[in-house]
Amino acid sequence: MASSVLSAASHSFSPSSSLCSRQTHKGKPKIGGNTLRFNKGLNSFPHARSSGRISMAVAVNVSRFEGIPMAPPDPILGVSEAFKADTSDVKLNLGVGAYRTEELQPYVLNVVKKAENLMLERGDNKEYLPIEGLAAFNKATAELLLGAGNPAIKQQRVATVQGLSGTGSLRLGAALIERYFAGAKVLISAPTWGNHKNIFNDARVPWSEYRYYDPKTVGLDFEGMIEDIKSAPEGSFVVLHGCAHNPTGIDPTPEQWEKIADVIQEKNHIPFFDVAYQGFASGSLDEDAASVRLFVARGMEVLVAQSYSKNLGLYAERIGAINVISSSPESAARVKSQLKRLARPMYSNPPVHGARIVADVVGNPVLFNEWKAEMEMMAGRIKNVRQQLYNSITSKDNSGKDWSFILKQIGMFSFTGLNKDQSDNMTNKWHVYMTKDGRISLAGLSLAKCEYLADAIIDSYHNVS
Ligand code: PGU
Repeated sequence: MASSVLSAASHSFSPSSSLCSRQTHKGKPKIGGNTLRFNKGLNSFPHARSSGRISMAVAVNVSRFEGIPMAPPDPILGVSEAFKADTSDVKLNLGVGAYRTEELQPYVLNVVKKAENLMLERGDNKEYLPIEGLAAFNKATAELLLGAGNPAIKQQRVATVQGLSGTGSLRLGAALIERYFAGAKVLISAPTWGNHKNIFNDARVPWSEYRYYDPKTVGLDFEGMIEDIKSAPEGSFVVLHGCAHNPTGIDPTPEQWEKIADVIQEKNHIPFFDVAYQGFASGSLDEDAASVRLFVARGMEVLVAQSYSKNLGLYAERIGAINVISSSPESAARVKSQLKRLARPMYSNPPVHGARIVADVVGNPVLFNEWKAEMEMMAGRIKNVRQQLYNSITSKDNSGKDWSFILKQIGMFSFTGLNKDQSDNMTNKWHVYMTKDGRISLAGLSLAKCEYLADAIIDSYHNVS
């Protein structure tokens, strides 16, 4: 009986099942449609009605997924969905951190198009990649991160595995922590990119926050950060944004990075860098990797997740890497073998297209130089709108409020300090879509829209409490 009831329930999801009447299929009752129809069907199964399992079967027929609540929209990607639904002409999407041209159109880099043409000319195949990804990509990405001549690479102390962009690479790192560092805690900055919490939650890795942003100074709470890293249990993992901290746009100075490295070293913590914006913050790949290189140069063991979503505009290609810099080549090899073991049942092996693009661009001196120029152009456009937004706000607002934080922040974002109600006003009244933590993506802003945005910010800041 049990098998009949369960079979009935599962058949109700079949789009091809007859909705009106009970049928038999290979001797089992097949019942589809809504509860009413199901109950009708049950009348033909009096023995089933009296069974203790029936109440389950009825509930099941409403939907086996009845107990699954509606998930809230994603705080970042959900903003783009809301933006699409808005029919206003003046709407502006400053939610997701994705580069737009001055005309507010998505941008495919010229070097990416060239690399794709090369692929077609070569007639590259679509065979599976190895679990660890494309060898040429893994080499290129580690060299880009650490510098080609880095001793850690020469000594084969770097385990690199291609990941599903920054997110997937962080997730692999989290899985490694969960499996081999039982009970270890991860420290993340307050605030941080919202998905960090989801990633560690889903990997079942406990996390807590360290102080980072000081709303009073709209700057870094350096003392708080150091204190919290110091007081964490020895051997914790400390998530650090390699450059262009998301969402604040506030990075430690080189001197502060040294002190952060001191305390992490003292406490035997392991730094876990998230490098999602290399080259995008300053316009220089080397400058933006200086934080990671400083830790590696000290001989520390470091985890680094990389993403090519922003700096090569490969958002949808899902290309990135997890690198584990270890103190010996033997342990690096073991770590790599385990990263592959973790990847295999999750997604088997990574996609090839983005990996080939990165490998071709980085591996070809002409394309590499062109990429650097395009990256500088993108970073430069964001710097220009940052300056223009500041100019517009300061020329319109006579309240005496200090808006200089806009110019001090770096990278794609500006952390405006607007609270949730003020951010709601930006969206509801001004059709400016942004995250509720007050972050705006300057990469989605044009010079022409700066005045409008300045009006929206000034109104929201002064007229909404
Ligand atoms: N790490 C940080 C700090 C990020 O800001 C992002 C992207 C990622 C990792 C992951 O990017 P991948 O595309 O997986 O490589 N943050 C953007 C993009 C939207 C999102 O939340 O995924 C953002 O707007 O914050």
